[in-house]
Amino acid sequence: MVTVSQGQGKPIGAESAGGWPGVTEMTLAKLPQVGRWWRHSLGPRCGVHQGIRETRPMITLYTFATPNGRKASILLEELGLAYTVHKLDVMAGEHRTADYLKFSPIGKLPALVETTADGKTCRLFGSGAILLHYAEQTGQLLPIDVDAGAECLSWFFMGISDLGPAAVEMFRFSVRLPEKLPSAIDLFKGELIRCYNALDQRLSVVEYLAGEYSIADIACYPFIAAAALSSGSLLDRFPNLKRWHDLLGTRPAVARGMLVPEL
Ligand SMILES: N[C@@H](CCC(=O)N[C@@H](CS)C(=O)NCC(=O)O)C(=O)O
Repeated sequence: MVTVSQGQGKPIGAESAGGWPGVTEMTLAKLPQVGRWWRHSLGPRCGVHQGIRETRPMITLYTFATPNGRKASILLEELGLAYTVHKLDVMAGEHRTADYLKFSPIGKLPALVETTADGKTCRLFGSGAILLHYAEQTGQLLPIDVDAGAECLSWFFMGISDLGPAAVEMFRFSVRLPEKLPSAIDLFKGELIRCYNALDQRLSVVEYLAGEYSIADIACYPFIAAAALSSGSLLDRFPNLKRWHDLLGTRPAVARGMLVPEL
C-alpha cells in the first residue's frame, strides 16, 4: 500500500539553500571553519558541505509499523521533508522479495529511496543510515559543537546498535517464538535494563541526550515508547527516562512520525 505524507515539521532555519530546509547559505559558509571532525578524518565525500545534493530529491520510505521504521518517519517529519510512504506487508514476506532486496539487501525495514531530478536513485537501508544521512544533508539535528557532537554520535549509536537490537531480540524470544528460552529472555532483558539505566543516568543531567534535541533522541525514542506502551509501569523505575519520553511525546513531529505508516 502506498500513501503520501508531507513532513510538516518547521525546518530549524528560515531560509534554505539547495532546496534543503534549514540549510542556509550561512550554515554552509560556516562549516569549513567549524571543521566537522569526520570531514577531516574520512575525506571529502563525508560531511555536510562537500557531499550535499544540490536539489532536494523525491523520497520514498519503505516501512512497517515498527520502532526502527518510526525513527525514519519521525526524522522526515522533524525536517519537514515531503515523502511517499510504501507500507510493506511483512506478514506476507514483502520484505524478502527480489524487488525490495534491491533497496535493502538484508531484507529489513526501514529502507528509503531518493530519486533526484535527473532520475538517478540512491538507496539507504537501516534507520541509522537514514538518520545520519539527513542530519548531514540538512545540517540539522546534529550539534555543530564538537563535544556535543561526540555525545550525540555516542548515544545515537547506542540507540542503533545496543538498544534497538536488544529490544528486537527480546520481542523475538519473549513474544514471537513459540519456544520460550529463559536464558535468551534473561540475556536480552538484562541488555535492555543496561540501556535504560545508562539513558536514565544521562538524562538526569541533560534535557536531551546530546544536550540539545538531536538524532540521538530519535534513535532511541520509538523503542522506549514501545516499551512504555507494552509495560505501563516500566518507566516508573527510570524517572529521568520517563521525563524525556513524555517530553518527546509532546513534539508534533514525533507524534506524526509515530503514526507512520497508517494502519
Ligand atoms: N539495523 C536496522 C535493523 C532493522 C530491523 O531489525 N528491522 C526489523 C523491524 S524493526 C525487521 O525488518 N524485521 C524483519 C526481519 O528481520 O525479517 C535498523 O536500525 O533499522
